[in-house]
Amino acid sequence: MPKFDITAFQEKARHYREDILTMVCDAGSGHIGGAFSGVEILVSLYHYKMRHNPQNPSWSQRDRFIMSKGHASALLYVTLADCGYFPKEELKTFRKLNSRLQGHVYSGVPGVEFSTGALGQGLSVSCGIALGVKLRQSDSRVYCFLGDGEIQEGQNWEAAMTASQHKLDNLCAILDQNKIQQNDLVSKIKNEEPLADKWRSFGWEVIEVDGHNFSELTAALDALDRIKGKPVFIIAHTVKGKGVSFMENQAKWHSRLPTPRERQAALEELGG
Ligand SMILES: Cc1ncc(C[n+]2csc(CCOP(=O)(O)OP(=O)(O)O)c2C)c(N)n1
Ligand SMILES: [Mg+2]
Repeated sequence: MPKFDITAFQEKARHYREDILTMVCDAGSGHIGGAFSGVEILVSLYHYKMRHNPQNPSWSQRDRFIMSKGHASALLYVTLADCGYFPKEELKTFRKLNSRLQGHVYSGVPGVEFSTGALGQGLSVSCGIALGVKLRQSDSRVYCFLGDGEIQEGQNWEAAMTASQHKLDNLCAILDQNKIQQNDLVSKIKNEEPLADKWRSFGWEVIEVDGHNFSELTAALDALDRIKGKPVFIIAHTVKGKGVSFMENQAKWHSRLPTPRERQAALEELGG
């Protein structure tokens, strides 16, 4: 049975942001903004909803997670280390030569299903896995984590049609809708609205939530158990750079490296 513990979840979220900041700063490069926006989503998946076993990452009955926006690798690595897939100590090797913890999500890391970083591929892969799982009559679920800039890639829309054609009700895509892509607002580069209507018209059930609210996130994840015959698209409204005031909603914090002074200020804010 999943256990909802808001205090524990909030504490995890705080630690995840501290660790992501430290990893990127120590590595000298990385993506903070889009890692921070997805923290509550990954906490809800890995610590509330997903069926997984860090002691046996290839357990056949596991739910699968595909981090399609692979540049937010620090967020996935922090989560996997916290779950016990590999020692936390290894986080210090992030983005270093010969490390498994490459700057973009690498499938050589325990718990990682598929290497990502070339945006736009994760949903197609997720469709294939979801179909395979169904053919084997397993009730495992596949979760795919997408960026809102990322879904401008046409391959997502091919995958969207594939998923509804095959009635992949074991597939859930979660959109980190932080409204910013690499250099600017999504609405300025290529407006995606009305986004919920688009996914509905492609045959998906759509749920919209505040992506930093654990009650809403876990309720949406629980709703998956009741939705049959179609895939589910969760639009999680988030804030890029969430948790550090001067990073929030600023495109430059997509991949900017904090100065030592900014690092200190950010850590103080996160420390509360
Ligand atoms: C195919 C491809 N094109 C371009 C890039 C470079 N790139 C990395 S992150 C990014 C912006 C992604 O924006 P979004 O999906 O909104 O991510 P988030 O805001 O969650 O960080 C781009 C263009 C890439 N990784 N892959
Ligand atoms: Mg974005």
